[in-house]
Amino acid sequence: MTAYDTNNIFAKILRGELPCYKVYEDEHVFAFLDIMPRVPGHTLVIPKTAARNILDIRPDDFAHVARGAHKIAAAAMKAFEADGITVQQFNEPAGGQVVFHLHMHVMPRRDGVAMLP
Ligand code: D5M
Repeated sequence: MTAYDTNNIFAKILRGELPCYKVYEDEHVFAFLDIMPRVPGHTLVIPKTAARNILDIRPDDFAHVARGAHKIAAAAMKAFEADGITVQQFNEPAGGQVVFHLHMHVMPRRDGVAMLP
């Protein structure tokens, strides 16, 4: 597997070198709106630790990301009056990953409303 690249887009967002719409932050994780939302409220949750993906992160650090996604899911249900939530996470190009800093997608869903591809 390729090594973590400290100049990936999300590392730059974490360092404040690129703008984002911040949704949540704590000691371990950072969450912001996806720039290409598949649904309104599409949020990305990332660890503050440098990790390329699930194959490159300690279980305890991944647990922090899961905890963050859990918190954002509950908040997004309320904020977007959603009927459900889709949580997705991609790893390596073969697994659909495009940005190589681990992230979880949290997407509030409405009955009868399809996600954009
Ligand atoms: O997809 C990466 C996701 O990251 C995709 O939904 C677009 C999003 N993205 C890319 N650049 C940005 C910036 N600058 N801000 C916010 N969101 C961004 P994946 O296939 O999960 O790797």
